[in-house]
Amino acid sequence: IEDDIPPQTLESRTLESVAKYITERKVRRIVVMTGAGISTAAGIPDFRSPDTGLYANLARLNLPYAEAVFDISYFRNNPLPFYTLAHELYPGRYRPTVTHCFIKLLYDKGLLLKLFTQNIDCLEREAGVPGEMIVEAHGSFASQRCIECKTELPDTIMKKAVREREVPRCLRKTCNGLVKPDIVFFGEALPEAFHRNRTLPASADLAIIMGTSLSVQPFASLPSYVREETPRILINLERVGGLGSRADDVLILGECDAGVRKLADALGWLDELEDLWQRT
Ligand code: CNA
Repeated sequence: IEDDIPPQTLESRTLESVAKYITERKVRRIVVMTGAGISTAAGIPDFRSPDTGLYANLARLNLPYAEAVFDISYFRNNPLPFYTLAHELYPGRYRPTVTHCFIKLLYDKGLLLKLFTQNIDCLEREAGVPGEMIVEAHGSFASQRCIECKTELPDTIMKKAVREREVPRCLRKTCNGLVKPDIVFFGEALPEAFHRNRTLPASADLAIIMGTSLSVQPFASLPSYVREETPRILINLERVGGLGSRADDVLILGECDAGVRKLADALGWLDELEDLWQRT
């Protein structure tokens, strides 16, 4: 029913109209919000897809419940399941997708205001999006520290531990606490950068939301900060987070890579995008 609401800002609720809007209105402030679904094509499973998602495949780790793998109190008692997963997800094993490259293209063209990602795989950085353009809302594998005394552990030691399936410990002999990558576990605070930037979507002239179930707060509220008259595009396998309810929401249901290719095509950027992806 909501699809029938007449658009206010766009001519129609289609990608072609979005492309026209970007070109004719000289859109320069695009916020992108992403989740695990932009990395599944790279071979990294998401959490919640039935059958293929991580939560559906954690049985072999003998967890009391799937989310325990990212639960800080569970980790204190048993860090092994997390490190089993870390071994699989660790950066360096995967290549950025067409969708990551599309975000880089937005940056290259000076159109990216900010990328908010829930992902911890660092593929945005690997695609060449500069760190200062990214809010890693749930942290990342880029650094790590002792959960007791907070002393950082050098990358080389961390990488070796993950490679050799060992649980890294604090180097301070008097401490010997468990070391954890700076990814946000359930029960932990989000990085300061998230709070500092969380109202930024209110100053965007376009929002693109891709590959997320929008089921984790406070990230899930970000699209609601986008102004009512600002178009929001959802590119996702399923409809999520009430997107589609506003007059200028555009729903592109399907694979992220296919969706961004369609948008790039409508903008006349498809060759550039494919070329960038080939070189990444
Ligand atoms: P999620 O809850 O698993 O949701 C993923 C969403 O993406 C679902 O709506 C899927 O339907 C959709 N989806 C999956 N594949 C595709 C695809 N190819 N094209 C389009 N849509 C697709 O994941 P969220 O990110 O929403 O949940 C937040 C968690 C997941 C964050 O805390 C992340 O740290 C965590 N996570 C991150 C990674 C990663 O870094 N790559 C992997 C797995 C989980």
